[in-house]
Amino acid sequence: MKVSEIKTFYYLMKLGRRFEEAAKQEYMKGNIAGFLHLDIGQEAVSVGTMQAFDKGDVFTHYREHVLAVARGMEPKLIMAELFGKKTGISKGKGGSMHLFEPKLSFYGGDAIVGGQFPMAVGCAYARKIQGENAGVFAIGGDGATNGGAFFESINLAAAWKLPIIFFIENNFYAIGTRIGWVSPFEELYKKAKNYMPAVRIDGMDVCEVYNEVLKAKEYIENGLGPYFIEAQTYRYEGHSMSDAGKYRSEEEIDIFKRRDPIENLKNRAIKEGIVEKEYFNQTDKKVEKEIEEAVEFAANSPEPEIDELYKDVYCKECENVVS
Ligand SMILES: Cc1ncc(C[n+]2csc(CCOP(=O)(O)OP(=O)(O)O)c2C)c(N)n1
Repeated sequence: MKVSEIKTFYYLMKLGRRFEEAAKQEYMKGNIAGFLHLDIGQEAVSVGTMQAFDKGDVFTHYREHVLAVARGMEPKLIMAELFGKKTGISKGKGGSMHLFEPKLSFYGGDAIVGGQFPMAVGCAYARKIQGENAGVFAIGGDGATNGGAFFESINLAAAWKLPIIFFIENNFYAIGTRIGWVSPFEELYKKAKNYMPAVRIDGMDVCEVYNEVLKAKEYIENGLGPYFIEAQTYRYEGHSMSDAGKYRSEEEIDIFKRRDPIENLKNRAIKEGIVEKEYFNQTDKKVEKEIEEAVEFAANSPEPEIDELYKDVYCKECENVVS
């Protein structure tokens, strides 16, 4: 890996981690309402994927704050969205599960488990018939691989050789349901391997995630059809803020915390003499400031006006598209 890449990975993972910790705190203070699904522990997946898949369309599930940060969405616009403020990326009307920014080709946050896959396949089909080279990236959790939408999506994507990467963030749990209780096997890449190239990687290692997504991107851009990646990772927190996560043992959580993606990247880079310790200290300070500013921005932003409720609900121009 290049030194600049390692530095960027560290900065973005740290920014994502501190963003999530601040969001958790603001939720507990009552400044954020509704659902809040944290990504703490899974940052290598969010950052490695978005850094490698730097063009093309992105469709995500609801655990998407760090994906959005890594895609280039400003943390203050995401925080304002969580606060339900007018300045939020979705004008305060979407909240945590709906971070949407066409300028970044980021169609994020689907609250329906697996709902992002059919939309992503539709988009990949459009890309193909328009003869465009950039493909589509669709990410979801392990639980989503047990649903019909997932199987229909991999089937059609393979049948029509669509340019799409299916990326499964296997954190072993769908809320409190362990994957092995509801799937006949835990090696989730096997669900796709008769349809497309399908691999399993270490989702706690940002470099491995980055390199595999680069490979997948090249494959789909060459018109060879879809590609499937399963990354094993772990969320340190409960499923959402309303879940204490008591179904997992402290020992299990500790095993993954010892493999923390951020600390491990930093320690490895220092030990191997690739990056100076000072870079990490300075970056930590910079991140702290950015997150403080994001919270301040969100707290001081106005609420949306009442008439905003009726805007962005119906697409008048779309009538011409379908008629
Ligand atoms: C179709 C559908 N079924 C059930 C739910 C309720 N639900 C919300 S999140 C979730 C768990 C999904 O777990 P997983 O796909 O592994 O993703 P993770 O939360 O671990 O990131 C469930 C069952 C839903 N939102 N949509």
